[in-house]
Amino acid sequence: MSATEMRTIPDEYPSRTGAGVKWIPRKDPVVYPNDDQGPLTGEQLDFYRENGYLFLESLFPEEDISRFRSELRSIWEHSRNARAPEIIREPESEEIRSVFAVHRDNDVFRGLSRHPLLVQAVRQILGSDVYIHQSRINFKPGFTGKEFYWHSDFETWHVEDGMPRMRALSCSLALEDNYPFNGPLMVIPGSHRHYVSCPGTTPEGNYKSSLRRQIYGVPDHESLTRLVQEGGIDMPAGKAGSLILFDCNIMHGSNSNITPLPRSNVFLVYNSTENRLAAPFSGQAPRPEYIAARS
Ligand code: 6CS
Ligand code: FE
Repeated sequence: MSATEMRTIPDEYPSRTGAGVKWIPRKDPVVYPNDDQGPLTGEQLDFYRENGYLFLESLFPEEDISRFRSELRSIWEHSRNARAPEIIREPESEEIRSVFAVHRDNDVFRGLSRHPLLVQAVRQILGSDVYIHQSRINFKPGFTGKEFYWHSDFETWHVEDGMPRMRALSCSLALEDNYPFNGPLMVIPGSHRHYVSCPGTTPEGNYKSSLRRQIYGVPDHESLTRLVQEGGIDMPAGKAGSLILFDCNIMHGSNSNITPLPRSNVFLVYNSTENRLAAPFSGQAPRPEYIAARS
């Protein structure tokens, strides 16, 4: 679809409009109605609806994980001296931070993105067919791996990619053991029920710096304090092979990693086919396909 053919639709979740910070109650279901049988139990779906995430400890066996990890190493080696827009470096060094579109460019991770267990679990939550909106590996090597500041993914996908509604989720698969001390994902349970609009406006081409360090689309301190007062912070850290499913609007982030123990994860973002991207609500050009799939 060309830029001129992009749908323009009303903005249900305005953010970065230059107006003050506003909390908007979520207008969309968390678990969508669905008759599909799937791997998730009613209890697990209730936990996800209530908290905005679900932790599945040691979901993938060691032989799968060692295959993924050797792929991870070859992507790292290959990306080190390569120049491609999909390779994102750390803000203050040439160290690799993320590699995008691994479901498109790597056979093993393409296979993972189509794994029936993942797809069926995601369909149970989103209540429709799904497709990959974004995929990436986040490398957080020992000693030098840097943090990801607090954010809601949906805020960015809405403003910068034109994702209309909250009907998407991330699967984060741990490829190394996650401990409380090597920079695992932190989530604020219950925060997915509030949309916290962010201050400022989006600079043109923001993604060229935001994937290294996010400055726009970051909530204010007062909102974060209130969210944590209400929900606390959960840190679902476990063995390699553990999976976290989390709602597109849950507030999350992670600390840097000064331990010698690397923490690398593969992220697969699924969106509902009923929630295809429209024109970005920032009014700017859409981000490239390797960050936000439109085709
Ligand atoms: O801009 C994005 O789409 C990415 N940025 C962040 C901080 N999280 C989600 C997503 O991968
Ligand atoms: Fe995120």
